[in-house]
Amino acid sequence: MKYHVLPQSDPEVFEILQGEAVREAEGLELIPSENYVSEAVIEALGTLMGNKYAEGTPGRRYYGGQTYTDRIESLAIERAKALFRADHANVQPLSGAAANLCVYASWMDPGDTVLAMDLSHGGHLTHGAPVTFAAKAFNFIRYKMKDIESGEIDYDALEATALEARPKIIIAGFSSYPRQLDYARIAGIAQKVGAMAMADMAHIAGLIAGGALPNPLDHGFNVITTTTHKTLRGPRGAMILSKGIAGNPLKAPEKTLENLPTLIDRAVFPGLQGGPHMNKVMAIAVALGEAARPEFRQYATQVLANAKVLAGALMERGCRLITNGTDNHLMVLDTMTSFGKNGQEAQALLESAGITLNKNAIPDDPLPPFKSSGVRLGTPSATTRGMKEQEMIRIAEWIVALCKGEADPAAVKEEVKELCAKHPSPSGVVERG
Ligand code: DSN
Repeated sequence: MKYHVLPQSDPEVFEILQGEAVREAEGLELIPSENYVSEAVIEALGTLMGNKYAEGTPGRRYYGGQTYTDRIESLAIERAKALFRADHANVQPLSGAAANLCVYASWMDPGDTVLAMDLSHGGHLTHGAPVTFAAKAFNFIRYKMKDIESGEIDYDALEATALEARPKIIIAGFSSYPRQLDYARIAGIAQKVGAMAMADMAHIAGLIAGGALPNPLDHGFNVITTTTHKTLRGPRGAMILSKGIAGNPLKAPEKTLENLPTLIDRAVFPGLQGGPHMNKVMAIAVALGEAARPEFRQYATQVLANAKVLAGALMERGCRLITNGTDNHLMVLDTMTSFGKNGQEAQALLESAGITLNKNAIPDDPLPPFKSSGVRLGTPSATTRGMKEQEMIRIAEWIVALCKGEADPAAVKEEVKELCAKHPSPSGVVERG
């Protein structure tokens, strides 16, 4: 992409942008929550739509001048509903954390109970980790895997806990769980105890949109939250999708499942947020348009195929993966058991060779999160660059050789750069115009 004004008007900022562009172009991105957006998404994000305040929803705004904000938000909403077979979509949450908080606020009162996956078993910070504000406002209780070797969730224990604690929300969703969840079973339990079933599908939204993984809304879930920038390959943002039709957000409705769309709209604005970022909403619309194309379905399928091969190649080379593999786009490698290195050490070593991933807790990790006993890695970004099975095997070879101390990071960095040059990122290059 050519930049015509920024290089002259603020060379210091432009130099930082160029540095990040080179880092992204020459390095291998394996953090499973990241991706490369298209130049169309970048163009939409960098527009004057961000000048406009647009509190409210299309057709019901507080300020004037909403002809085009209404059009773009309605387009994003319609595309989101079609892609995820939802009746209602709110595309205004500023991030995944905000989206989750909005759902909690829409449905619960302070002190109410939520049942969610344990963080070290794959859950997410925003599902009530003690360090979050949500954990101060609500009472989070946990479910875990029954068997770490297979990754199966202990659904009987989940049901027993739900029957005893009567949570208001049961959350299915994760940021480091490599297996599939039984959505129908969880939705059934939620129904039995009168809870709302909420899926946080931030990590796998693109894989659901691309038809490679099941959609919780097709299996009895009431609400889905998702970020828009992971496998969905959009700008950093979030959405809340649900069944049911929204009513007038100016009137507080009763807390029933039928009223969820209205409750959610009210929780987003004025409950927890102010004006939505309309340039971001525009970029979400573009990304959703891209995700509806046939090539995105191929992408989603290839992400999973690549992850299977990468996991298999790591295990063949002696690595311990949590749950012994993956059904989705990510895997958690126990670096402590595999190489005697904690996650922090492995992350730093691999980064010195141009391979970026993140340290991650393993189930019931004895080490603190800033060290942790493992790393998390995945295939969304590499697949976006067009890498396939043979590149996954090469990546596994590099990771194992580096972690065993059998390869020189500087030499691998050059090889990584060479491979990346053959698979350019769709985000393009940053050039002076
Ligand atoms: N930070 C994201 C991740 O890496 O999974 C989730 O919010």
